[in-house]
Amino acid sequence: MHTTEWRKFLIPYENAVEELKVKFKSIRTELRTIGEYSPIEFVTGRVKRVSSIIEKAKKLEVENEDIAEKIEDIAGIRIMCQFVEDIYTVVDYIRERDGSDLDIVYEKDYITNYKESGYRSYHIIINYPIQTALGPKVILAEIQIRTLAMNFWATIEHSLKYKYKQNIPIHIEGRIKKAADAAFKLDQEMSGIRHEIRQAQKMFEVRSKTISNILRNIHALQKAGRTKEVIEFQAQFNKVWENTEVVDLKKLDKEISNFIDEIDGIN
Ligand code: 0O2
Ligand code: 0O2
Repeated sequence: MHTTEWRKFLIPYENAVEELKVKFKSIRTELRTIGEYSPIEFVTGRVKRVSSIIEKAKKLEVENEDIAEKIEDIAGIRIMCQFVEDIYTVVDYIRERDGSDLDIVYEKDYITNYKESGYRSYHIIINYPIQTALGPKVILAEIQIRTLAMNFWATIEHSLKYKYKQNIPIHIEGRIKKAADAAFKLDQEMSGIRHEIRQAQKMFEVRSKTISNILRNIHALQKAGRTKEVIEFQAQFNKVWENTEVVDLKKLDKEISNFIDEIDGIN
């Protein structure tokens, strides 16, 4: 193919990368806007360089006319996550979209089955429909989903491979493999912290909901003219609200609620 032919050939891939980037970035924006945790940290995308496509076609013994069908990562999207667990949330999200705006061709779990090099990521190959000036077209695209640590490792290893043109010296290769294991250990450590952060966030939520409830009920009692009880409950609240333990707050909340039920029953 000549330069102009390549340019024409790559247009739908460029459009697909742009569209997919917008779609995954907007998930992150949407979740953050409503105050929810986003499993997507950031998204990048690229169209494979012509020289890399030619190299890969040669390596895989693919004829020119079969490139679109046989080379799956001409359009590539990369989704970075904070935690390994987030990868599977993103995978589920893509599976839910299977059959709507994209079709999953197959998946490769290089996290459970990491590569000989030490490479870890989750790959999903999709068929993606795209509108071109010459009508609709379906192209193949690869979505790579990985943690920040996996991305850090892969970025450096990729540049080393490029530098050494695949022939990385044995002693460096060994250290890269060690670094891959270290990156995975880092992910595991972070997963442990993630669980604790989630628990702390939940505790904080319970505490603030209980406090709102107590204050709302004390206010209701005040409106009902129960001054004696209001002073009593307020004093109890002042005593327990600073405690880090939520149990005393919950006890007081229940006591006030029961009292309100009681007087509601009498009235
Ligand atoms: P924001 O609001 O800065 O996050 P384009 O701008 O469309 O031409 P693209 O793909 O968006 O191209 O840009 P690129 O250079 O591929 O980077 C994609 C996004 O990932 C950029 O954000 C980068 O800031 C972000 N990014 C790159 N590396 C890191 C990183 O290590 N950590 C974090 N958190 N983000 C990173 P945006 O899209 O410009 O928007
Ligand atoms: P680019 O454009 O430089 O990103 P193979 O060629 O056999 O390794 P295959 O079977 O065609 O690969 O697809 P695979 O391995 O599922 O995915 C290929 C892409 O995954 C690569 O693109 C990389 O982006 C990434 N990848 C796979 N293995 C490794 C690895 O050991 N190290 C790093 N850093 N990345 C890897 P390309 O071809 O490098 O293209």
